[in-house]
Amino acid sequence: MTLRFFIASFTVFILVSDVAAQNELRIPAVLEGTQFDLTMAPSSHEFFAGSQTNTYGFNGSYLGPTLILEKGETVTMNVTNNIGEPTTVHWHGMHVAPEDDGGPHSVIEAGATWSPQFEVLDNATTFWYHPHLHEHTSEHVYRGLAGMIIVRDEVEASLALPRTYGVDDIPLVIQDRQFIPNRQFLFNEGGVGQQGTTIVVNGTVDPFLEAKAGIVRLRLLNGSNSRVYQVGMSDNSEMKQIGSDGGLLQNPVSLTRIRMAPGERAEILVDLNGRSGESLSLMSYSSELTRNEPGGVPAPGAPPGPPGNIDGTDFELMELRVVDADATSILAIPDNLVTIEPILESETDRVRPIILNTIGGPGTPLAINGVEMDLDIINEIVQLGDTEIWELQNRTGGPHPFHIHDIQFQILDRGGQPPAANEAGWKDVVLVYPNETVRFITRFLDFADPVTPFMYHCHFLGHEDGGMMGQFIVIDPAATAIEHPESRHNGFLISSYPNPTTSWSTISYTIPTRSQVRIDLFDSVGRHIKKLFEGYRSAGENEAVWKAGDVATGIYFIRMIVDGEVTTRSVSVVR
Ligand SMILES: [Cu+2]
Repeated sequence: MTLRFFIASFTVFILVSDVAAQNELRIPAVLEGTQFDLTMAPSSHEFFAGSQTNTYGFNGSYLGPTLILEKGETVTMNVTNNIGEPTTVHWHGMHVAPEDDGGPHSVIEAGATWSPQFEVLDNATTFWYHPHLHEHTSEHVYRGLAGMIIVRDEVEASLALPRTYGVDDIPLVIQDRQFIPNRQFLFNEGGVGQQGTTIVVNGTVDPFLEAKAGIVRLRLLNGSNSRVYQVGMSDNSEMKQIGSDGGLLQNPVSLTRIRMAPGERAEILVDLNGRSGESLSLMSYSSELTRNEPGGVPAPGAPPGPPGNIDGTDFELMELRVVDADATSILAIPDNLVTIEPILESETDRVRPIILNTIGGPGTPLAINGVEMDLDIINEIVQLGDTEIWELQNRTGGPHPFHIHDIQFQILDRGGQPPAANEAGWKDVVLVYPNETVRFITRFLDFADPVTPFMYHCHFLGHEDGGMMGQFIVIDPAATAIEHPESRHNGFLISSYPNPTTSWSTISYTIPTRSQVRIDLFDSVGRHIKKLFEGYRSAGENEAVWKAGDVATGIYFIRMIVDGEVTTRSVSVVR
């Protein structure tokens, strides 16, 4: 009886403390340098005083350290997976080779360590890292696997911006979580993705930040599985957005609202000069989200949601308690930031329609261009160096935040209109509304790989896991000759087309005299797959046709022997 009374009292205490207590915002630890050791493991995290919630974390109980990278450095990531099941870790927004990108093909088995190494090519901005295992991304992120990446460079360093991490340069990983009464996470796969009635920022429930009465820089990341936010200040004061997904904007953009879909980042400056002693709040004015955004005003007739549902309401993300400025405080906002050279439509090599739809009409699974994600299918093939326009057409009833790996893009137009000033910089996520077309332009530079694809997908993690994702490879048509241990180039012209090939493929070659010719196909590790031709051929141009539709997707080598002289070329097969 005493025990029961004690438990009852304790429960009441927790409920009261939810309303009254405020928790100092957690600032994730920092990792810097050129080697980054990250270990994913199950843990438990104290979201609510006295309660432990089962979680996953990187190097800790929930989320992960902030990685601070310098542009131009070559970094090694040692990512150890101790969660007891396979996963991957993707460097969201970064321009890295596909095998370093951490997409669904770069599986880290339970107990294994994955160590990609790459040069930081991106400009100063805010990226993030999170798992990307197909059909498990949503759950792994929800349990706590995510962290922020800050890239620094000389241009950003030369600007008089707040840049003291955790002091006036504040990471904010904004998420929502649904807790069941014993303070464990509720997680249901499916639909748009799990949403919650509790806002969690850097793993802190009901957070406050002590900010000095100068300029404070907030690095906003919507790290939620599916909730869209409408960020603003409680006094409706102007915020200055200085950065979007892929870098700084040309000039600070004044606004009172920033809509943020999952995966998007926005760096904002808040002017707290002269406001010492005041309290104000960073809010989400979700009552203003009326276009079917998850987390916005529910559609008429929608089910009510769980008790305490915050959809379509205005709620606090974080309280700012302003304290006196000191000698280190930045007190002014620069007028100019960086120069962004527009990619011109006249440079376009290809326009690629990307239709956000379903596999077979209303009630069928969401898809892109009518097909669901299949790890064995390459959906789009891009040529290295090309400038492309991707024409995103949403033909579903709800918006989708479209994200593409490898590149940053520039939005050309949204519904035929030029993008808002804060969407006119570099982006890697764009929210596309129903019946809307968003066109972006980009260049595919640096990384070609006919084997490992990059992803594009909806960043509502439920949709992504549900198959609203596709794969593209970047191929380099000018570099089909790959040195092979056995190869000796002897001047015979040999080409294979189309490359990549899907069904039938033609090899063409020129020989100076009538010769004995043998052509064989090997896989990427040198195993003999099949003989393509053997016999005598006449001088001049010859062709051999073979059926690529019989072999799996991947890179292969065609070896041609002409009177004992060996030539090898690569060919990529996409089925
Ligand atoms: Cu979606």
